[in-house]
Amino acid sequence: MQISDIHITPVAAPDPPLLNAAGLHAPYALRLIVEIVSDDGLFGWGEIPGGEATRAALELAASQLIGLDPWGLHAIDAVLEALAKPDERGANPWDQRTSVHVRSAIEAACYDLMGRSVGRPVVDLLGGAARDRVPFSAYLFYKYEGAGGEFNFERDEAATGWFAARGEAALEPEGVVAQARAMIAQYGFQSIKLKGGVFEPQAEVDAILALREAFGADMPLRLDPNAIWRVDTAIAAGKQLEGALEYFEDPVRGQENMAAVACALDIPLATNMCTTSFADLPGSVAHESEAIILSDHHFWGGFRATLGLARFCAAFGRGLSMHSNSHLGISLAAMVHLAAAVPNLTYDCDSHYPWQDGHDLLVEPLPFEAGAVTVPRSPGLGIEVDREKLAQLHQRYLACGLTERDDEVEMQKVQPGWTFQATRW
Ligand code: GKR
Ligand code: MG
Repeated sequence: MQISDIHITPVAAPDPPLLNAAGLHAPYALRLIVEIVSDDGLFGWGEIPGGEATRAALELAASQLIGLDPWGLHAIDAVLEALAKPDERGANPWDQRTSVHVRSAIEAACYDLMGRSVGRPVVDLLGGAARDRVPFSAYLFYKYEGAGGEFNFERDEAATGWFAARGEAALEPEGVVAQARAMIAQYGFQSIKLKGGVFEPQAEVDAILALREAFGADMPLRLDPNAIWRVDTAIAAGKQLEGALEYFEDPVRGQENMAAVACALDIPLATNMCTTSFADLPGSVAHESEAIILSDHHFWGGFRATLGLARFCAAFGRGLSMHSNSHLGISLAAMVHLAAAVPNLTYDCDSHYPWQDGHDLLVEPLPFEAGAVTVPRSPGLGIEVDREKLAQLHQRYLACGLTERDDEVEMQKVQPGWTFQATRW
């Protein structure tokens, strides 16, 4: 079997104005959809965060892979390695390295293709299912007024459920609790994460304490200020949250600061910001910077790399969970197959998917039941892409004018003069 063609389609998915430490989500989340076609007429899909820099790197990589065997992943790795330029994660909550994105997109599409060619689900090619259902947590966000994309303000006025929790109302702990109740009523999640780093730390601590009061001690809770707090702020906040948090995600920036907070608190720390690559693992061991690593195949360079990370976590006593950015159904399917194949996945995974509010490019989106997604057993990723919807999302990309994610610029549109600060409180 040979790779005969690779199609790369940038798409823009409607995204609500979610707040985070770096600013505000734009009305559209940018994604890149990759389809690898083989000489025997089969195809496989991959999805990664979008942006023109990543698209250029992906186009270059694709041009070098034609004629290779999609089963020959080491040979493909060698080509991608030779093309990779040095790049950095950056200070934003999300990872900006194009090289890991490219590897992940190509590898996921090859696995989908391989699975389709032998009639087996991707999870089987990754060693088999350690679980049949992958549990996710409710992912709460403080939210600006408005809904995503062309649905903007007018739709938001009629919004119900978690979409309605916004602005000043959401700043109150009751607004956060209302958002959690609405999201859980629809999806059945059995754990809750609050994206923090947006308001004064005490407001976010109070929101967690209100969630604890509302849902009781059996509901696991997480808070993620995306590394925007100082060490003293994180320790003072954490002292109030001991006994209430399942884990405290990236309260501060950098492995040494994380280690200082970890030493002072009786709460496990988790990260998708300070230990995010294999090059970071020696530092993680030296500093004991976190107890839990949040994997992400888009950022660790694919499924096999994440399985390697899982072995590190098992050997060095780290817990393992899964991070998410705004994404569509191809990424969700990939996350589900991978999470099912990781024996030591010790926590419910993150997913932004509910915030896409049904806007997807699949014929049949994967359903959540009791907060979990059942691992598809049909060949490959077990999904069918609706090519018409893909074309529509591509048209939105062409029309929306966004080319890179920039939450600071979006925030400045509603709060002129606002600037991102790597450490704010
Ligand atoms: O999408 O606003 C967001 C999140 O803040 C995202 O960018 C982060 O990467 O969800 C992420 C996290 O857990 O840090
Ligand atoms: Mg995080």
